[in-house]
Amino acid sequence: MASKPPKSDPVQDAPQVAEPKHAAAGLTAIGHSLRMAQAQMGVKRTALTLLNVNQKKGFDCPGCAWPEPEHRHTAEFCENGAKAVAEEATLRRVTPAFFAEHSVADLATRSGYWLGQQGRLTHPVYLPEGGEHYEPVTWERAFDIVAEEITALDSPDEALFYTSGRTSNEAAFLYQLFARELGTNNLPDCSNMCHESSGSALSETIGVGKGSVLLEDLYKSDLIIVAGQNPGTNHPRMLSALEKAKANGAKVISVNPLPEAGLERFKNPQTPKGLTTGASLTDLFLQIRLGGDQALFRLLNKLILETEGAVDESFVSEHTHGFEEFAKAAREADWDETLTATGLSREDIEATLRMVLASERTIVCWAMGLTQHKHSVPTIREVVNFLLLRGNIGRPGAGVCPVRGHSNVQGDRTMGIFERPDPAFLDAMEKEFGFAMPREHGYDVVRGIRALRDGAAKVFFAMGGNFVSASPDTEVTEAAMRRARLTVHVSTKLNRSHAVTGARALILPTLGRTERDTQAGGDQFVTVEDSMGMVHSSRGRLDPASRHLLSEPAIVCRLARRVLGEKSTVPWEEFERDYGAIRDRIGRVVPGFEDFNARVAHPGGFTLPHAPRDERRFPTATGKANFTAAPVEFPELPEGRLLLQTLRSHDQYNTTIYGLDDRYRGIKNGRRVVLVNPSDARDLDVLDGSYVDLVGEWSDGVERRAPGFRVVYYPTARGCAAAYYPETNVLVPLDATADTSNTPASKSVVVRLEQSTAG
Ligand SMILES: Nc1nc2c(c(=O)[nH]1)N[C@H]1C(S)=C(S)[C@@H](COP(=O)(O)OP(=O)(O)OC[C@H]3O[C@@H](n4cnc5c(=O)[nH]c(N)nc54)[C@H](O)[C@@H]3O)O[C@H]1N2
Ligand SMILES: Nc1nc2c(c(=O)[nH]1)N[C@H]1C(S)=C(S)[C@@H](COP(=O)(O)OP(=O)(O)OC[C@H]3O[C@@H](n4cnc5c(=O)[nH]c(N)nc54)[C@H](O)[C@@H]3O)O[C@H]1N2
Ligand SMILES: [Mo]
Repeated sequence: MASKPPKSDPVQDAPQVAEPKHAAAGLTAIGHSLRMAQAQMGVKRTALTLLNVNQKKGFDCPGCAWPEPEHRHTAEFCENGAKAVAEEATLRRVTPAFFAEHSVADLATRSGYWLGQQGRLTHPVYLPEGGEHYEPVTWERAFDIVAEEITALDSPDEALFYTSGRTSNEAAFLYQLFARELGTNNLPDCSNMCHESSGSALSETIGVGKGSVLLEDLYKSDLIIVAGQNPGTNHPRMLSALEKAKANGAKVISVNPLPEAGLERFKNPQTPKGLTTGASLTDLFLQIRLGGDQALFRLLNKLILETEGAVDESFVSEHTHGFEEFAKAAREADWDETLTATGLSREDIEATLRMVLASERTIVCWAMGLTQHKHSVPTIREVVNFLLLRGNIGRPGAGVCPVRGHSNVQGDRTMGIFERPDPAFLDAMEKEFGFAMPREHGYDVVRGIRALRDGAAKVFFAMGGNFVSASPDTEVTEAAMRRARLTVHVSTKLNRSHAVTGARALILPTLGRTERDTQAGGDQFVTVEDSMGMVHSSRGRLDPASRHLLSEPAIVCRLARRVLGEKSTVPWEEFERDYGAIRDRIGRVVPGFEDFNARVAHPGGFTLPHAPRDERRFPTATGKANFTAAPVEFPELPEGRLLLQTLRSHDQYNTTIYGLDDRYRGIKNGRRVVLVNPSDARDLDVLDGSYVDLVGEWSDGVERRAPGFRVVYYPTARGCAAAYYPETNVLVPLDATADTSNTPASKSVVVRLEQSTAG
């Protein structure tokens, strides 16, 4: 039997703290995930769904974008994948009766955890202007309402079309087609808050905004540097790949302000041996200060340059551009400055250098620890410099590996979900569909919030996600949303964005990955692209959560027909009927997808081409891989302050909170905790177990406060603190973003701790 959702809220946040764990996964993890899954789905459904995750004929795990290995285990999922599936396949339901009982004002007082625990949305619902409750609405009326508001706009650029990264390739392609036929490039997406810095840095330097390694490359590598990433929690299946790489002789360096359990030790739940032993994955742990990575890689580059024979001269002369200017800047790297920026010792860096020089094939993997700083783009460019120096791009076992988050975030971008589309993509779209595409750049997330705030955007439409909670500067974002004429969310589950609405609001419930998708043309499947450019199909088997749900592609098709009417030249009905017809068009528009339907029919799918990886061809402006030479930056920390990173606990998926524990970090039953180095805490005179307010300090002088956090003494790097997102998004200023990529700098927020008034 599945259990009922929690009745009371706010959920008691009473953190208990124990010693952090040194090992990740293993039997405990499986037991833990099964318990969570059974509470949501019951025993039988748990078995049925979990056996289908990531199997060749099953559905793609909505957990993360890590690729599936060629030889799959019967249970090719991890603890967090199981939680993500349980969250979607839950038997709990949010029906019209629920909305009759709970007003929008009531929902706005609830925690994200409570909202998510209520279950799957079953009916389209509408909040009329001045209304207090959502009420059931027909799909026809819902589309009429969107059409009314869009038609009333002075320009299509007053509408925003947000995407979260779970949307399939098919739905994403249709969605951008609709926005562009309407006449706007306003397609902000979660990538803007996530790996945008990686895309910006990589397109400029290697000519392709995606990673250059395949799973096989990890297995062939000599050295894997994992910087700014917590795979034990966020990409658990990556640990199996690291384990295999190590068995083949690879070394692993982890660069992180926190000692993360998965990287210390890992017990592979899929091998009997792993259950008991648990090997240490990390050979060298560099406990770096937040934002110190650019300085670290710059100094390593200087040291490589100074080592006889260490530079791959022939690669550099044949394939790269800008070496001289870069080398000049790198030679100026300063030891003292680097030690200050990184908090590392000379010995740490010398040990790293020895491992780097001993490696013929090096990979650097990274995630949010590198992308969410003001200087993230130059940081990632410095990583590219580092790899280029020794010819580590376009060689087996070597390369750049940005590890993506959402399971199809990379595919959505490939399908054209981008506010600054490539002109070549628009040309191909025009050729295929026969009408002019808008060319002016649209709004990204941060610019979109400003547009709503300033009244320049009036309609907000979201294909999935939880915009209000995921975005920075919660108060500013919420006020901006409330100014909209209409907010629309295509969602599977309830979240805070449904409670912070424009004058009118709609919730459009949709199918999840695990569910059968039947259209007039029969049962459909969709496709996704993982973090390594592998495209494959995903087919759900469960009965839909309610018979009133529409699939995402169907929603876009019906919406487009209603909004664009006779004017549209796109065969929306045909697309809704048969997703194969959508794939035919994708095949003609998007490079690498030729013959899409035939190739995706292959079990396991196919790999997209990647010029730098496949042929050492770099499609940049110079036609070569570009070295770059930006000044070294690192966050400044005023006296008596801490640098706060906002990160994920073990029991959450972004803004979806599965539970209140962060098991590997030893925290239970609460999320309002701030991890502080004991020496810093003593200097600041705060005691372990005491309660503080986190007060943000930013150049605009506005006071941003997150009240009532329990102090936890934790072995993080000096001067650095950590607390969970989204509770701390209130502290991230809207204007504090990364240069070039405009990604909110949510990993380096200057805060002071004040004795809590909230206690
Ligand atoms: N279970 C689960 N899985 C997920 C998600 C989830 O919420 N839950 N989210 C998905 C998504 S969308 C994403 S983008 C990924 C996120 O995956 P991660 O990037 O692993 O997520 P974060 O929790 O933000 O962790 C950031 C890590 O970087 C470190 N770090 C922070 N700042 C710095 C720095 O300046 N330098 C260095 N070297 N390290 C730093 C932190 O200590 C932490 O280990 O995970 C995806 N998978
Ligand atoms: N401070 C701070 N802020 C951050 C981050 C951080 O590290 N620190 N990380 C950033 C990152 S990396 C990301 S990716 C963003 C995440 O931003 P989002 O992607 O917007 O947020 P999620 O929490 O993943 O969205 C969860 C919601 O998606 C809906 N959903 C789930 N599955 C489906 C589906 O199949 N279809 C549809 N239509 N809806 C579905 C459910 O209603 C659920 O409530 O947050 C960013 N914000
Ligand atoms: Mo992400």
